[in-house]
Amino acid sequence: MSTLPIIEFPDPRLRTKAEPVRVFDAELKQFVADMFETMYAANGVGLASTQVNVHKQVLVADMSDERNEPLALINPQILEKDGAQVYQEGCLSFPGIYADVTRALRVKVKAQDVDGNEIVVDAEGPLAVCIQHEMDHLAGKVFVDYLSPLRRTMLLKRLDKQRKQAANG
Ligand code: GNR
Ligand code: NI
Repeated sequence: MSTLPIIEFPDPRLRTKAEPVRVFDAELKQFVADMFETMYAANGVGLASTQVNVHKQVLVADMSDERNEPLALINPQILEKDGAQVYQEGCLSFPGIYADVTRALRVKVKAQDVDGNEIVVDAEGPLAVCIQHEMDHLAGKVFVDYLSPLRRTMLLKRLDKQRKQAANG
């Protein structure tokens, strides 16, 4: 197992659209294990393969406080969504930046597990937010894309400022 480097905005590779997974082999299982290790090490609740510069439709999530409810979704597709919720989102590719985003309250997602078996997940609330956030990454989309131009500019300036401060110790 190993942790993988997470790419950060404005890396253009975050805009890559992920390809479907066709082969469910030992290499895929190793990659999914590395995604979990990377997500847990970074204290994230989710991670999309896009963020580790692998452009396959793979996402992992764990919304539990105990960090013991791993969920891996391969080739996820939204079957149904309804309602709306506002949730303050963060992203490992935008360290230290948080913003309210409006998304569906509930999603029904069809996906495959690491063995290629079809699974259907009915998610609501924070898990639904996380799945939508990760599926966006797989489509080359990031959470600041939902903000008004003014708010986005403000947050990206803040990201820049934080990085400069970090660089100057
Ligand atoms: O760790 C994460 N926290 C989070 C909080 C609110 C909404 C979405 C997320 S996902 C994020 C990890 C990440 O960047 N996944 O792509
Ligand atoms: Ni993210």
